[in-house]
Amino acid sequence: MMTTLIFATNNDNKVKEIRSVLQGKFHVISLKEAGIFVDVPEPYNTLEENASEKSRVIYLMTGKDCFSEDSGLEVNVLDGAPGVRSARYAGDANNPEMNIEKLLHEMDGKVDRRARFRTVISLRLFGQEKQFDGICTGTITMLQQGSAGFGYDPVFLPDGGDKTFAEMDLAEKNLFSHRKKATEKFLDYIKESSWPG
Ligand code: ITT
Repeated sequence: MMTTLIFATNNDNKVKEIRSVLQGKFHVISLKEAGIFVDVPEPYNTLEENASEKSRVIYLMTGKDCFSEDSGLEVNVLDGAPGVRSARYAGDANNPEMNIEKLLHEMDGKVDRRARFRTVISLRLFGQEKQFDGICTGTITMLQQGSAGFGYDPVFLPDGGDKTFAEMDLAEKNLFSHRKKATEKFLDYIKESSWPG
């Protein structure tokens, strides 16, 4: 029987993306599907601490194996902003349209448009934490292109790609994705530790 893991997130796009990698290996259920309706605060200044907090709270609530992830877009010329505040860049509402508008405004006239997405996964098995990260480098486009995906996808062109994340289907995004890379590390770890043994 496949092991069930609660994915401590309220972001359905993250669930879809991570499920596509863990499919057939783990049964992943979201907070909503687990009947848990909480939005864990993310009070820290690092992805690592916020990821840890989300999985910690859900483990304390349920006592079950779970994982979370915190992610963000880090822009070179903006000293790593929006970074850990990516979801709330233009205000607490987590409005992707407004976040993108603000980003493009901040990037106005900037020649260096290099950026990277970074994901930190916090896995808790029997309450023990292990973290995995994944990075995807790229550039911020001048205009929005495409409507797939979520968040900053319409303005992110991954290095080695010829279209934005929002112009890719999930399989294409997975060829580059920070989230995919972090999830692969998670799978490698599970394989090496032969869990659940
Ligand atoms: P949970 O905390 O419930 O998991 P969230 O959407 O609040 O969901 P984060 O706090 O980790 O998640 O914020 C991540 C934000 O970074 C997300 O809302 C997007 O704006 C951006 N982001 C992360 N990964 C992305 C991706 O693959 N494509 C586009 N934007 C991404």
